[in-house]
Amino acid sequence: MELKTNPHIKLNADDYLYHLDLETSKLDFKKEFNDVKFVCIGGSPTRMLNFAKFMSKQLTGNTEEPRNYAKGTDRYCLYKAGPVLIANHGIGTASLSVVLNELFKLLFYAQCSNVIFLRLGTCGGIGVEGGTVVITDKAVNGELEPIFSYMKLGKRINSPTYVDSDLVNEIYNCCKDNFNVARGTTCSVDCFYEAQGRLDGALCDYFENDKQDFIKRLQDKGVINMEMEGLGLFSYCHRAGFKAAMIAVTIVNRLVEDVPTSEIDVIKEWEERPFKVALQFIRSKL
Ligand code: R2B
Repeated sequence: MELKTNPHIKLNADDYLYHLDLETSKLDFKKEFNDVKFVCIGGSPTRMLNFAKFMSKQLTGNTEEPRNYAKGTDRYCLYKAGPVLIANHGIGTASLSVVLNELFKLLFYAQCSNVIFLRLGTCGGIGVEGGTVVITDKAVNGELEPIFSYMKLGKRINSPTYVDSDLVNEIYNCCKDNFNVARGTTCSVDCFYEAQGRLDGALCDYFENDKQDFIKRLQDKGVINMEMEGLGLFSYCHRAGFKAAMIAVTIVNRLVEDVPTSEIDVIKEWEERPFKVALQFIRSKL
């Protein structure tokens, strides 16, 4: 048997998932991961460790320190809580693409089926207050087009993005009464500063009115948040045949300011909101 999306990858191959430091010859992927039904990813390794602890406790009652399957490397972390696989993806689509390729292969070698990917992230809100949980129902690039652009064999590929509206509605409906959630368009770009129209990067040659024009164009297109991985998530998961959704909490309202709050306790509580939404959704599916 071969991987549907890559005929070079065979089920019984010896393979080394380099950035996760996992080898098919040293770990029985099927035994460890065959029951996985959800893959939850987020940027920071510490946040995803906290999510792994939270999910273990909630789903299995286990309060022990979760096993990091990727402990041989500091590129990414990888945990499992019941049927939920948990990893971090770093910042930006380049970093995300590496871990997604290796997670897709892991799921293939483990012979998993009907797996849903959830990105639990942070983002900047456009006209929504800090702490709002945004569920993406459309993803656009920095030119406000629903297209993910990537390089293959020296050529630029422009691939339309696809967001599963049934999945968005399912997630929204199961948490809308308990959380401050919103559905809307996400603008996904490769840079935290200039591409998001911030005035506080080290590099900036435009002015407040240019920023306001940009924000106005975002709002006219229905954009309610900005971040750096959504387009890649939807494109890669769609190509690999997985459903995916993005649940990201706003850590700043960009209509008011550029810099996220420095109050650690506030950020920590906000960051836990996507965890709770994900738990509620996952519970509703089990
Ligand atoms: C949101 O927050 C990170 C940048 O601070 C990035 O991963 C993103 O999309």
